[in-house]
Amino acid sequence: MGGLSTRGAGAVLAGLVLLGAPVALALPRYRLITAQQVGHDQGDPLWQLSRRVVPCTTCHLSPGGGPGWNPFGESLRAGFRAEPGARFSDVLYRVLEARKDADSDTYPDALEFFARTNPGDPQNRPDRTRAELQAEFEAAGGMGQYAPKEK
Ligand SMILES: [Ca+2]
Repeated sequence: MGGLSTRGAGAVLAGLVLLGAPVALALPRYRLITAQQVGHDQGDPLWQLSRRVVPCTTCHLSPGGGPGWNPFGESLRAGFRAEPGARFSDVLYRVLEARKDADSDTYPDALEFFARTNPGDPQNRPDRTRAELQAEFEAAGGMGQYAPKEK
């Protein structure tokens, strides 16, 4: 009896996982594209499961995403408004290429991605000087390393 209910619960759980997985993977599409485009998918085979790799708060106010964007998210939204129908990866590239500092913490958005800090949160900023970071960024390939990889 106990075994049966355990199996039943297991089947329900498996069903929920099967039903939920495509939704969970489909929703953060922009997150996945961003991680690959800025190289944050490197070095951790389980990066897609890590909430530290391009978290929703890179663009959204809420840790769960959804409506409500931080200054960097608003930059991307402005990019989409300027180029209706553009691919996300192209909009992201153009926003980063503009060398703007969405959250006004003195570090351009591209350098924040390079340092893996949040370009939309002024409280979260690189621990190196901007000049040091800029030199490392250029040595690593500059904006070329953030070219769209989306097919
Ligand atoms: Ca920041």
